[in-house]
Amino acid sequence: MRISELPEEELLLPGNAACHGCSSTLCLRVVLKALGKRTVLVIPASCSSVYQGMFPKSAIAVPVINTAFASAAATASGVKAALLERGVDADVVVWAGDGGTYDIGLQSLSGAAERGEDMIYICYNNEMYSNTGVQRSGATPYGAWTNTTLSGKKEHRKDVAEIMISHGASYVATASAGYLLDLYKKVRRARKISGFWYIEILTPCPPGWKFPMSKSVEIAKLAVETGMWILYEYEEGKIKLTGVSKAIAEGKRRRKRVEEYLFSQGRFSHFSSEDVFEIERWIEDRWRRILGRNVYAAPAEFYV
Ligand SMILES: Cc1ncc(C[n+]2csc(CCOP(=O)(O)OP(=O)(O)O)c2C)c(N)n1
Ligand code: SF4
Repeated sequence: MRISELPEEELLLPGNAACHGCSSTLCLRVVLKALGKRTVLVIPASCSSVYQGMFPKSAIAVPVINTAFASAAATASGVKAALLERGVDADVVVWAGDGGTYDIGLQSLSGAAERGEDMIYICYNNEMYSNTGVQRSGATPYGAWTNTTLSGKKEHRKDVAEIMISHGASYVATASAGYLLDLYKKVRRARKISGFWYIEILTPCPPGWKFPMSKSVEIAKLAVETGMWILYEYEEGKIKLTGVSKAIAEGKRRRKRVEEYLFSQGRFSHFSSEDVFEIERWIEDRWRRILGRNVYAAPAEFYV
């Protein structure tokens, strides 16, 4: 399949209030093409609730419910139950930032996953609270500058996709704004089967990560090519790597040096060689953990 073969109908309209180069709008555009019109979006406080537009106008051409930060997954559970009661067959999809997923909405997300609610929860992860001027979140990587971590974050990020796997979610997948067809296919799969589906997309944010707005897709690709972000699908107890991550694990492609990714962004410009080493250590540790669950064997040279 080619990108030119995606459905032509646009459900995220142009002229919205997102920054130029915002990769979360690029992804939402593709996600809505995969979902189609019979979709209800639930959006907690975030950049999305801003670029969605002000009532009575909306940049999103499907019904949207704006919800309090903490309660997106609970709201989606209620909406799905109400639609079923009325005999309406529609997909209920949460579209939430990492602040609304990793931190403030984690309890309602956990509840919905544990109950096995029939919904797709999508976290667009720009690794910070962007809308309120770049504060750290639980998804911010080690060492990154934000306005609340001026000399760099001291902790590594947590991993909500793994937390969802531990909840017994029907399907968990990761995606990147650099690989839109991979994202499209994952959302199409999630749409076809009922159950609780969690998809997390890495969506670089030019003003927050401090890079030129023309570089969003390139940086989203570099994250995968350097191993900072791993593309996979989890289903029935198995992880299946996809795209470039699969090629790296199978030894068909060499992982790029992580410096290429880090120094493309101002938020890491203060990094010392020790900081780079710490990120390298974290990447290797994370790949070991993921591959430990995986059907593919990592080539030995990956770790040298
Ligand atoms: C309970 C609560 N606390 C704080 C806010 C202020 N607030 C609105 S949007 C936002 C940032 C959201 O961050 P994230 O979920 O990562 O989405 P992004 O802005 O990055 O798109 C914050 C802190 C709020 N609306 N409600
Ligand atoms: S601040 Fe970042 S996430 Fe928010 S609209 Fe701008 S580019 Fe997109």
